[in-house]
Amino acid sequence: MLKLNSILVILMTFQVIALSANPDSIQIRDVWISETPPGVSKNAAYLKIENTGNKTIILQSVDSPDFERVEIHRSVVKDDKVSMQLQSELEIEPHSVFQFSPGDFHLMLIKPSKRMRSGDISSLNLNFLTAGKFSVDAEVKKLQSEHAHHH
Ligand SMILES: [Cu+2]
Repeated sequence: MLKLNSILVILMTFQVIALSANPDSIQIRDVWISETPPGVSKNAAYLKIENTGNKTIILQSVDSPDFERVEIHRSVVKDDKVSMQLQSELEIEPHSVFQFSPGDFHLMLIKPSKRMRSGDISSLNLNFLTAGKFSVDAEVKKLQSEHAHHH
């Protein structure tokens, strides 16, 4: 009987963990994909992830039906050169917004099944530890860089 009790305690503990991963504590907004010139087989995607809960959430991986693979990258300037660093996962602190933006964190969408044009809609699946998979639509848009104003 003592054994059964300890199993029940373990089961109840699991239930508490499952409840803490309330999907409502994750809000994903402003998702878009940058259009790239013909011949470039990579696109960057940007979005905001808000964690409205009391626990850190962890983004483990991303995939998309329209791309062979998706990586989490961060652009870093070192010795006047921009390089992209692969991130294995992202931690999003409680009550904070994690912002992906050009020149900083982005999702690298590698090898599209077709060329993504402005106005196209794709989708991204964000896989969180404990909270599970979130699917969001992403519109393809032209990247409005600051350099565009200097032409
Ligand atoms: Cu990248």
